[in-house]
Amino acid sequence: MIHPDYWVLQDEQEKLLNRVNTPLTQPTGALFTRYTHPVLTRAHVPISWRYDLDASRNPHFLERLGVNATFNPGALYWQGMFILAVRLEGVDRKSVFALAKSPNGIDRFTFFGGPLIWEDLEPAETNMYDMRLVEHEDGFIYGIFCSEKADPLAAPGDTTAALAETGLVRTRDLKTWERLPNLKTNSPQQRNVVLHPTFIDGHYGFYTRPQDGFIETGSGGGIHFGLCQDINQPHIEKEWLVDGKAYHTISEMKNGQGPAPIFTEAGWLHIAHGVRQTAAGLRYVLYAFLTALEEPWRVIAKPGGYLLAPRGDERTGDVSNVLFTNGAILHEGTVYLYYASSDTRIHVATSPLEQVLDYVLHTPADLGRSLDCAETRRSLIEANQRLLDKEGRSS
Ligand code: BGC
Ligand code: BMA
Repeated sequence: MIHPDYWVLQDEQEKLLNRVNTPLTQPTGALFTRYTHPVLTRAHVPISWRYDLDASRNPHFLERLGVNATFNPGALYWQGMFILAVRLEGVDRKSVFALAKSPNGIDRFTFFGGPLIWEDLEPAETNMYDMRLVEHEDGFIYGIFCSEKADPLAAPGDTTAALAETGLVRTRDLKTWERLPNLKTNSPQQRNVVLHPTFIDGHYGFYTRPQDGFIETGSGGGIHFGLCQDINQPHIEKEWLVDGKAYHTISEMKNGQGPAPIFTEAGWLHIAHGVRQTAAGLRYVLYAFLTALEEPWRVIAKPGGYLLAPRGDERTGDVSNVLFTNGAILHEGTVYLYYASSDTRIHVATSPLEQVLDYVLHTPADLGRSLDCAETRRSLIEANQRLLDKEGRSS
C-alpha cells in the first residue's frame, strides 16, 4: 500500500513544478535577465526517485535515496522542448545524469526517464559529472562529461588523489545511450572537454583543458583545441591554445569551455568559466568570447572581465562563490544560459543574441594593467564629458 504521506509530498511538489518564474527587475542596461527562482533544485527530483513508497517497507516515509543537489546541466533544444542533462548528486556524493524538460525554458522543468545508464566500459570510473549535450552534424547527440577515478599511482594512504578524463556517450533519441571509449590526449588529465558541433575538414573538433594535476592545471591549462579522426576510438594527438589563463585576470588559476559554442553570423559565441584563488577559496565566474567561423580556435573578440558572477543567494552553497555553466540554448534569437550557483541549484538567464554580440564585440578588452585600465576609463569619461557639454542638461 502506498504510504499516505506520498500524496502530501506529491501535492507540494506539483505546486513547485507549476510555479511561474518571473524575470527579476534588472538594473538598466543589464546584459542578462535573471529570474526569481532557480529552474531546478533537489526538491524538483521526483518523489519516487527518492522514497520507497510502500508503507510496509517504509513506515516512517523516510527518504531512502537522498539527493544533495542538482547542478551543472548540459542543454539542448530538441523536438520543441528545452532539455537539460542535469548533474544529480546523491547524498553519497555520487553524481548521475538525469534529463529534465520544459516547454519554455524558464519554468515547469520536470525530470523524466530516470537516471541515464549505459554499458559499463570504464569499470575504474567512480564519478561522472558536468555533461555537455551537443547535437553534432553527424546526426548524433553527444554527451561529453568528466569521468573521474582514484589515481592508481596515489601515494599509500592518499585517498583523495584523483584522475579526470573525458567520457563520451551518444544517442539519437535521448533514450538509448551508447558509451564510447574515453578520449585519449597527451595530457595527464582533462576536464571541461567539449565537442565542436560541426566537422573541421572531416574531423571532429574538441575544446580541451589539459591539466597536470586534478585541481591545478599547472603547465597545461587554458582552453585548447584539437582534432580527432575517429570518434569510435577518440584520440587527439595535438592540442593548441585557444584562450589561456593569465596573471591577475578572472582566469588567473584556470578556465574552461562552458557549453559548445553557439553559431552566429559574427563568429562562434563561447561562454566559459574563469577561476581565481582567493583567501576564501576559489571564485568561479562566467565570461564570453568569439572565435572565427572557419577557425573556431582563433579568438576574434574577447571583452574584459566577467559576464556573470555570483550574486545574492547564488553566492552560497556546497561550494560557495561559484557560477558554472555547461549548457546554453539559442532559440528564436534569445540566448538561454543555464548556469548553476555554488554547486547547488540551476538557474536560467536570458538575453537577446544581438545584445550578447554587441557586448562581445564592443566591450573593451582587459589591458592587463591597472594604469592602462585607468586610461581606458578616462577616455570613456572624457568622450562622455564632451557629449554632456554639448547636449547635457544644465543643473
Ligand atoms: C567534483 C567536481 C569538482 C572537481 C574539482 C570533483 O571531485 O565532483 O565538482 O569540479 O572535483 O574540484
Ligand atoms: C569544477 C567543475 C565543476 C564545479 C566546480 C566548483 O572544477 O568541473 O564541477 O562546479 O569545480 O566546485
